[in-house]
Amino acid sequence: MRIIEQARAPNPRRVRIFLAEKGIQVPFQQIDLTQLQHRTEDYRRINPAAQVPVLLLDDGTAISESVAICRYFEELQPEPALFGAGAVGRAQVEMWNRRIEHGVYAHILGCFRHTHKAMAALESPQVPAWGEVCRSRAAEALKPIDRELRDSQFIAGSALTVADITLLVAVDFMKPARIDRPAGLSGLDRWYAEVSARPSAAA
Ligand SMILES: N[C@@H](CCC(=O)N[C@@H](CS)C(=O)NCC(=O)O)C(=O)O
Repeated sequence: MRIIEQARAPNPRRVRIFLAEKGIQVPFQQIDLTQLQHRTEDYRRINPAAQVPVLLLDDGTAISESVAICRYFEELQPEPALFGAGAVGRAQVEMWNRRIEHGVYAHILGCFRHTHKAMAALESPQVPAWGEVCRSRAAEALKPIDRELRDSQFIAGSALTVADITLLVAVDFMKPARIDRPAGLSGLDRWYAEVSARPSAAA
């Protein structure tokens, strides 16, 4: 088993943090996205979307999509339960993870991909005006997240879950995307300080 990734990229980091929280070690194989090593025919046979990360099992099965990879490891090792516990708990984790992926993270990635010169080769055409729309939507989207985190230790309740991991990676990726974190988000700031201090955040 191995995970194909690029260490600097945000989606592979979601999987690395997840594995660190579980205490699971998996070998990693690095590929270079700037050299378009993920757009070869061989790589597209593994992942037709031409993206990282991909989990390659020993029998040749390839699992792409960060959340699908995380779910695989949750099945192998259920504790700690990072996808929630019980019908309501699991649904709430799914709800928050999707809200964050589609409502926050996607805007941050959109801003980065459409405004950063390092993305010119991968995101063609780059549409800077769309990147600027994403920049303001990302900042706005953090406000309801902040409100939730004023009352809740983690985004989906009292335990860290995959939804917190998605949010941490999204918030950290605001830096390369050059999106300012709005001032006065005390719930988000408190949560960020706590989650960033966990050893897994360095993964
Ligand atoms: N939904 C996918 C997204 C994966 C993704 O977008 N990966 C980026 C790196 S963070 C990538 O491989 N980009 C390659 C490209 O844009 O050509 C997941 O969660 O794994």
